[in-house]
Amino acid sequence: MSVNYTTPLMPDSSPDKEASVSRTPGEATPPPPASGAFDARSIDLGRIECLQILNERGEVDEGLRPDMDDDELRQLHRAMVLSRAFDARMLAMQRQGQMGTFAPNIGQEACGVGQAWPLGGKDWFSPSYRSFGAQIIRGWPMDRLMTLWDGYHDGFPPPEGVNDLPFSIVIGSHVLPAVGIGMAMKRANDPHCVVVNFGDGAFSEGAVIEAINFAAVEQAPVVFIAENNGWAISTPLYKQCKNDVLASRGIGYGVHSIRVDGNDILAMTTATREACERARNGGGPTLIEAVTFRMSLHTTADDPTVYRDEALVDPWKERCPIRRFEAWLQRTGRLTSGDADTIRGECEQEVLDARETFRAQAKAKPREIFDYLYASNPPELEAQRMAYLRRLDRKGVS
Ligand SMILES: Cc1ncc(C[n+]2csc(CCOP(=O)(O)OP(=O)(O)O)c2C)c(N)n1
Ligand SMILES: [Mg+2]
Repeated sequence: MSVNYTTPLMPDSSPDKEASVSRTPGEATPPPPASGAFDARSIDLGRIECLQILNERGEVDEGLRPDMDDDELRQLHRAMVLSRAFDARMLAMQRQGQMGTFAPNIGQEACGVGQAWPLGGKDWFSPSYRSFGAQIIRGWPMDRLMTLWDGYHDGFPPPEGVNDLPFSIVIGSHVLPAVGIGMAMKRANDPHCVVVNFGDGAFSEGAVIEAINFAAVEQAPVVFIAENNGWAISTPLYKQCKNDVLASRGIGYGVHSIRVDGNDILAMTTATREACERARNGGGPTLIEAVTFRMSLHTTADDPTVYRDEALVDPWKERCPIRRFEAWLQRTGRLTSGDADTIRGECEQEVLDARETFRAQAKAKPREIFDYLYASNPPELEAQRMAYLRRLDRKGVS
C-alpha cells in the first residue's frame, strides 16, 4: 500500500512546513554497504512519512482505518475518557491540598492510549511522567498512581506482573534502559518489544540520541515515541531546535521514522502497532514523532500564563482527540450521545472509587525517611537524622 497526501499537523504549518507524505508501511531496510565503501544512498529529510487517519473534523480516511471492531473502538474511546477523568480529578485534588504534585496530560490522551494499546503483557513499557493514560492500560491501578503522585514510595514500583519501568522524572534517563531491555530481548530471542516515550525537551538530552543510535546499530526491538507537545516547561520548540520535524532525526540515525498526528487515536494506534510488529519481527527500532500540544500546566508547580499566550492554546481545543473521535463514533452510529454521557459518568465514578482506596491507605511515616538508603548511616547522615527527629518532636509530628 502506498498512499500519498499532505498533512499539516502543526498549528503554525506554513505551506513549506507541510510534510510531504509517502506512506509505504513495512518498506524493507536496504542492505548495509560494503565496509568502507562510499554509500551513495541519499536521505531526503524533506520527505517524512506522516500519518493522520482521523482529522480534527471527525472524518476518517477509510482507506487507512485500522481493522478494529466496534467494541474495540468504543474501548479506545473509554480509555481516553478515563484518562481525562483521572487528569481532572488529580488536578482538583492537588488544588485542594489532597495531592502532592501532578503533571496534567489534557489534550494528549490519544498519545498515551494509542502507544499502550498495541502492547501485550510480555512487551515492555518505559514511560515518562505524563503517561498515566498509558499506565492505566498497562495495569497500574489508579489508586497506586495517586499514591505515587502524592510522594509515597509504595506507588512507584510497577504492579506485580506489569512489565513496566517506573516512570522517570530525570528527563530522558529512562530511554537508554529501555534500549538495554530491547538489546537483552534480542540476545535472548525474546519475540517481544519495548515502547518508550519522551518529550520534545527530552530529545535534546544526549542520552536520548545515544539510545536511538544504539538501538539502530543493534537493531533492538524498541519503539521510540517522541511526544512533541510544543513545550518543555516554558521553552517552546522553536527556541530549542531549528528543525522542528523531530521524526527526521531518526532518519539521520538509520531508524525507520514517522510523524503522526498525536491527537488522532487511530493514527497513534496504527503507527505504534506497525512499529511493534516490525520490532517483534526483527525489523529493528522505529521512531514515532507524535505531534500534539500541552494544553495545560507543565505540572501543578507551573503557571503557563506567565510565559505563553493563551491564544496559542485555542486552536488545539478544536483538535481535541476525544471530541473528534466521539464525533466520528456518533456520526457512524457506533455511539450515541447518551452512551458518551454514561461512559463519562462511569469513568468519573471509577476515579472516585480509586480516590477512596487511596485515602484509606496508611499515611506517610516521616520518621522513616533516613532508613532505607544505607544499612547503617554514615556519621554525617546520622547527625542529620537526629536533628530532623528533634525537629519532628518539636512540631509534635509522630
Ligand atoms: C535531566 C533533567 N533536566 C531538567 C529537568 C527539569 N525538567 C523537568 S520537566 C522538563 C521539561 C521536559 O519537557 P519535555 O521533554 O518536552 O516533556 P513534557 O514535559 O513536555 O511532557 C525539565 C527541563 C529534569 N527533570 N531532568
Ligand atoms: Mg514537551
